[in-house]
Amino acid sequence: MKKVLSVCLMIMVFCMLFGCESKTIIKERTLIPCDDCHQDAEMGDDWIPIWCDEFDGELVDLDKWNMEDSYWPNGDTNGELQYYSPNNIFVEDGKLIIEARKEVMSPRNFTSGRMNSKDKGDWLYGRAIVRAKMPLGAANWPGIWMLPTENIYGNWPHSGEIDIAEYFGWDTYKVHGYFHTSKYNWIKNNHIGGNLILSDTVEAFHNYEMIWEPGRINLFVDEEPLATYTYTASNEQNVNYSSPWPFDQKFHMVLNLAISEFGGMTNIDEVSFPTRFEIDYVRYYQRDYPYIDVEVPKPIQTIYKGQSIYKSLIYWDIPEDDYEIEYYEIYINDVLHGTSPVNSFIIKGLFPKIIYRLQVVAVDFAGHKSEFQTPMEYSY
Ligand SMILES: [Ca+2]
Ligand SMILES: [Ca+2]
Repeated sequence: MKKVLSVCLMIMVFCMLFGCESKTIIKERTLIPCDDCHQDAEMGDDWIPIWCDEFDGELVDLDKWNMEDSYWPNGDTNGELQYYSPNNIFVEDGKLIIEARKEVMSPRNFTSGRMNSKDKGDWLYGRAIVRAKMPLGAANWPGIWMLPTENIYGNWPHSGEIDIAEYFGWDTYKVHGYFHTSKYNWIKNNHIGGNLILSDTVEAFHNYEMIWEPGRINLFVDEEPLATYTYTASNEQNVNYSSPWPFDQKFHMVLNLAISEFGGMTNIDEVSFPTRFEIDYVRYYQRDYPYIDVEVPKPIQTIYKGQSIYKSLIYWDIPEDDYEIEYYEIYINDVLHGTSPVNSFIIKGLFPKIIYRLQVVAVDFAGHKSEFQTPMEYSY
């Protein structure tokens, strides 16, 4: 006891002489909620609204949206029959209205609207919630979707497409969510997705939602799972990751209402025009990782060698962590060789039959790095 007291006394004297202020590290937020966004209290600290449109104004906000004036995409591809005109998009009672009309605008006999947020709302990862009511009418094909802002991996489908929700009016009440990539797309008829049948798709507003993380996208309708897509490295040993997973680049939002004979619809329901696709709001959230992420990723365990035409493809299991891994660093003989946004990598520039020392480090969005594991011997 006497010893403890004397140690305390020594510390006090030391602090009086040299100053020992107790320091509390206060983390500051790095993401600022946008001014006109509604913070959803139920989401807690995790998600910060960074871009939103509540459609509360008189007009469509052209700082956030580009209006299309065209009859692109080519009507022949999807059997689309509309001309997209800015006249068909407006704001009314706090909602965005995209209205399809039976009206000639050469060379089409129907008009409708399509708008996008390219270069005005572009994001890599995050969470979108779009509250919308689908239009009534068999030929209506509304979409809430995302396209790549830069086609880094090439034109469609190579740089990807995320269909948060689409609806074919002839297939009553069934809502679809799809993912298109170079390897999986509708041309190959192997696109990934799912659907849900709601009881009131055209009568009521629903929350169409996407949560997009590295290697995984989940879609929901009113929090019920609609579709999931996960990059699975062990299944993708024949291709560079971007072929099945181009979703490591910025994407923007597209809202449109097509009129189409697509999908078996052959008799345009002219009675249903004009018809309205209504959107109450578009909200985009991102995680404030430096604020919420406190754990360091666990070290990478086994590194697997791909059994593929790419003999130099390696992959590994995603390590445990509190939040997602942003990217991986690949080291060869202790030198940084490259990085990857997913848990696979194609090694280039090595000589055959030489043994190299291979290590992979996981880096999270807060910058925490996993410890180096014991190097794996690698040769090909
Ligand atoms: Ca609104
Ligand atoms: Ca972490």
